[in-house]
Amino acid sequence: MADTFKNFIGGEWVEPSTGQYFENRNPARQSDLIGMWPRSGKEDVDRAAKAAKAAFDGWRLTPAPERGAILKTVGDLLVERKDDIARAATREMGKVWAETKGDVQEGIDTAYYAATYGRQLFGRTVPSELRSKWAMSVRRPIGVAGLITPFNFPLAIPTWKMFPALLCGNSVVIKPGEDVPHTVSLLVEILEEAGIPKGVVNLVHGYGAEVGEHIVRHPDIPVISFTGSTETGKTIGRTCGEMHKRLSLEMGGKNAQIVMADADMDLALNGVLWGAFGTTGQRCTATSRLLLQDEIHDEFVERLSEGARKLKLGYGNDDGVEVGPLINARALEKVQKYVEIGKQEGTCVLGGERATGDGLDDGFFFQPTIFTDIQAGSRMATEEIFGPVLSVIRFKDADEAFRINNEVKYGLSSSLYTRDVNLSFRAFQDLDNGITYVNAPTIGAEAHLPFGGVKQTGNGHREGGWEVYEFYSETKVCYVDYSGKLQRAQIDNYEASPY
Ligand code: UN1
Repeated sequence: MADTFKNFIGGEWVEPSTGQYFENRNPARQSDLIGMWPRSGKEDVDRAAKAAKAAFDGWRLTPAPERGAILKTVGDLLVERKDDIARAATREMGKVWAETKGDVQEGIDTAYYAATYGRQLFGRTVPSELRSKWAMSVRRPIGVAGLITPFNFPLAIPTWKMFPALLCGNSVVIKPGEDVPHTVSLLVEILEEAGIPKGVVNLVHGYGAEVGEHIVRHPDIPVISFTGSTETGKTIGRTCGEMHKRLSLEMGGKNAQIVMADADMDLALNGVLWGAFGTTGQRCTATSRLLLQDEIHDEFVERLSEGARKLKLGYGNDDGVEVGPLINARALEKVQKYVEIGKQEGTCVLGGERATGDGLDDGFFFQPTIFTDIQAGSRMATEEIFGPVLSVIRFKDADEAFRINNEVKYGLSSSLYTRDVNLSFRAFQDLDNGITYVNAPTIGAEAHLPFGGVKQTGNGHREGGWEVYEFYSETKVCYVDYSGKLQRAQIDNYEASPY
């Protein structure tokens, strides 16, 4: 019998109101059933929202440094359990253990950063235009935050959303990706152990249409943060617009690595191997376009194919494995569909098939795949695939490369390999992305800097760093007039008062 897991509502581990559960299986070994998780429904969301609302007052009145101290303990427990959580995350998500350890580390960094923020939730003190009047701003929490997270960073992304929300004094209802429920269950156990008060953190497992949608529509959840597809984000955006909710969206990407002829080729090669095939291409920041300057195109493609062919596929908890499986059958189908499109739009120089044999048959493995002769503007050059598929596009000069980079609806990250310092600064100025790397791949953002993209990748907010604290709090401006008389701003300081 597989283990059965529960929701966490109002400080208790509880069964779902539906009495239903879904299976969580290892994407590298489908025969490996990890456990059964609650397939919750609207009633569970209602209970979680009620518990979170009831806990909000106590939590918002807890001094921010004290909230930070709890998050410091959470960070310490994550450090202690880093290896075990990473093993569990690899088992359900598929990426290799070194990567899930990085994923947990990102959560640790986020916890410690949040802990220090407890002592620096700064407001501003500004001189008033009137005499004997005081003016300042402070940050206030908003209420219950509804957090909906994806499968690809099963630990880090929940922490990016949860820790700053909590530090600011909000209570939380979280629904993790249904492919990776175990990692967040382990995280919530840690929050409980670290002393988070009852009801401040609530975990409701289940599917988007059965849980996520009710979170988004719930009248007592005024803040929503979502990471996932641009299509779902658009629907969430519509509802949040109608309901006047504060919303942060992190969605698709079609990130390009641009390699100029003057670049360090070995460096650029290692960069794209990691950027395109790390996490099996399942990062919003994954490199899915490689832009090569004419002079180096052929040699670079040859060396890249050689390198990608050698990548060892397998179960990410096994030694020596470099690339894990795709997350599920749907993802595999999507990648296969794009490979067909790629064959029409370009030339497949590597891969293109489901990877089989040698322990791979029971998982959703796909060969690292490279297409050349892809034209800017084509589907392979503009649509997000979220798999180990790389489209190679040629260019003549930097102007053309920058134009191609910007010719997609997304704008998350970009990368430029060059030795030309002037061109690097032009890239910062002209590439339409939220993050631009020079001589580093499109992946690898750090927890203490703002993370997010422009255009249809996001909606103007950032996760991570200092900016996310503004998302999870409202500015309150406070004035004190200690003159003892009525003073009219904009009037009395310009005209003699009639009063
Ligand atoms: C994502 O793919 O949704 O920069 C997040 C990176 C990671 C985060 C990726 N630190 O690749």
